[in-house]
Amino acid sequence: MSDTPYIPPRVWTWDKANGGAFANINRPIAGATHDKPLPVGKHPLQLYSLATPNGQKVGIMLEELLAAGHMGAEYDAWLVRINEGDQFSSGFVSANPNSKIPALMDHSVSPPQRVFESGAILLYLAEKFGAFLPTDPAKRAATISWLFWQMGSAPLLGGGFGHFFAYAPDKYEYPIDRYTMEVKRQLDVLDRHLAENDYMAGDEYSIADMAIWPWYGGVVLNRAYGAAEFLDAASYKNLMRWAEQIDARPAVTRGRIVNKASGPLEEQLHERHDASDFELRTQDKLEGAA
Ligand SMILES: N[C@@H](CCC(=O)N[C@@H](CS)C(=O)NCC(=O)O)C(=O)O
Repeated sequence: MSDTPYIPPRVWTWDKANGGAFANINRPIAGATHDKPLPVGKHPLQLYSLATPNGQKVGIMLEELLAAGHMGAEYDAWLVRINEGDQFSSGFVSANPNSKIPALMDHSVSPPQRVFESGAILLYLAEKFGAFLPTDPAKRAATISWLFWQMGSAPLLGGGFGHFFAYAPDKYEYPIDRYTMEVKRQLDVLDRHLAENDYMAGDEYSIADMAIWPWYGGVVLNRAYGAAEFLDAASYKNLMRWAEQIDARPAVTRGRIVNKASGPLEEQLHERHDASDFELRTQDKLEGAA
């Protein structure tokens, strides 16, 4: 990294990796890099994902649906290793032309329906099963508002703050200051709202909580970027109360480890094909048996 300020050329060209944690997969073009079909399991819903915050949203929703008795939500979850470029296979690109996890294929309809963008997947499943999206118009509007708030806000947390605080090859004060300011503002937005509401949409747990918790719960519970102290997360008391309350839900405990390929082995469930996999097929069990 150079200490001198960057003077942009008239036209940018891609002639080198830009460094940082994702340097080997970043590229300025879309489309597939290799031919490989997606695997398809036995269940109606096929999830292609990784347990990043965006991926966790869908694992949590599917586990909540099953816990609520919606057996049509049975699913196979396949691991997409984004650091190895799995999102650029021809099969994945046909499920999501944007090459980002999570992607869902619904094989219970003909032809199978693809759904991409985590917020769209949550809405699709909520409408399909009539669950976790209130029917009362005011509560429904609140749910959708907070769902879209998350989709618009989290890129500043992940792509802005998280990138420059945790992933960039060097630490620079300007971007860290800029995004810390914005993230603390967002944490305060949530904290003030949760001072007066049990959940994001009021008194009902909904897809808005499932979208926001993996990102903002992850930060205040110190599971993302190691930044809880830096952001003084403990001072957001209402947000912390809500984060811990959601963390204690059994479906959340299961859903957040679906397609998890890092961290403690007992929290890594690379693929999920059956409810018993949470007991029998986490990496501690698989590697212990090998
Ligand atoms: N807005 C998208 C964002 C998805 C996203 O950024 N996914 C990341 C992981 S969290 C990814 O697949 N990155 C791979 C890449 O950038 O090549 C959503 O919510 O689904």
